[in-house]
Amino acid sequence: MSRKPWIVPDREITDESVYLNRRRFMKAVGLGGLAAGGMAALGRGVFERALAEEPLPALKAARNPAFADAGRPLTDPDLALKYNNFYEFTTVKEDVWKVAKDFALDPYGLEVKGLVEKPGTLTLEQIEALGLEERVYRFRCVEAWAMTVPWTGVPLKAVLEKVGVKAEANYVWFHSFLDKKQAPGQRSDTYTWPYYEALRLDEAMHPLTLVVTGVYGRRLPPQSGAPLRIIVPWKYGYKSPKSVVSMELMAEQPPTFWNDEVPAEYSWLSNVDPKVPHPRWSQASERVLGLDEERATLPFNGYGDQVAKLYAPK
Ligand SMILES: Nc1nc2c(c(=O)[nH]1)N[C@H]1C(S)=C(S)[C@@H](COP(=O)(O)O)O[C@H]1N2
Ligand SMILES: [Mo]
Repeated sequence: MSRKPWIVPDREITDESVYLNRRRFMKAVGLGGLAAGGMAALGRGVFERALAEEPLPALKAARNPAFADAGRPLTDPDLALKYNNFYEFTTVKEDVWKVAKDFALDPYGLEVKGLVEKPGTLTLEQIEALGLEERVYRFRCVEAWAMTVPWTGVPLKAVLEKVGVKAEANYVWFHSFLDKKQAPGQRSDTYTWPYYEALRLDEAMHPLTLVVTGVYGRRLPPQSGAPLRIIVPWKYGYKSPKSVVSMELMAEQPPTFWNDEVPAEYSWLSNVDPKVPHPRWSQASERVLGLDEERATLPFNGYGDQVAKLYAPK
């Protein structure tokens, strides 16, 4: 039977009743830590099925109990890891995982430069040593689809504190990899490669902003932005750059990829906002991968209690 990979009958997605019952049970007996472990195990079990051909190395990290419940069931990795935006490989979302299958950046290091006390290149090990944890976040693409995913990573704040941010720095500019041999999309000049994104320093230092090296309890697969990406859960997906190789601390606001391409459609800040429609579609609701019905889009993707203050009029 053939079907679109992102449309699956409800019974095949992450077993919500098991998940919810376990969570209720754990709440009742007050074992938040154990609940986190149990759900991580469930996520990993499903992941084995998604990438059974070539499982990636496990990436062990305790689930942060403050981010164990995103208010929605985890998206089945069969959906989350096979429906991607990664234009360096292909613009066909269902094919990214196939086209990117053999992609690797090896050796890998994250270059940190610009207005920092200690410029240089950090290894994955150095970054992960800053305190790897797992967090379940909602994720919202500007195209109005959404998923709920357990990321493994380190707060970007910890990385910035390690390198020491100079007082003049106001922004962080990220660059993704450039490798035409590995990335067919980069052989065309439709877009300006490599991909670049940016955050204000207060956004970068916000405790929700993560440097991510794993998903579903394993190292990031190529299609998810291996070996390291940024995740900013209150902004549209394109503000979460994949396969990032450098980070520059700057005084002036740097340009960003989609804002440069189509400024009328993609703002520089791009906070999730149900009230501001995209010129070509509404942002009031979203299609959650694996769920049948649309869900209301929440301001700041539901993280407003934590981030709205960043944007309050001064
Ligand atoms: N380097 C790079 N990063 C990128 C993109 C991209 O094309 N290239 N697409 C963005 C968009 S539009 C989204 S929605 C998310 C998708 O992440 P996912 O495939 O892991 O769901 O990655 C973002 N980061
Ligand atoms: Mo997106």
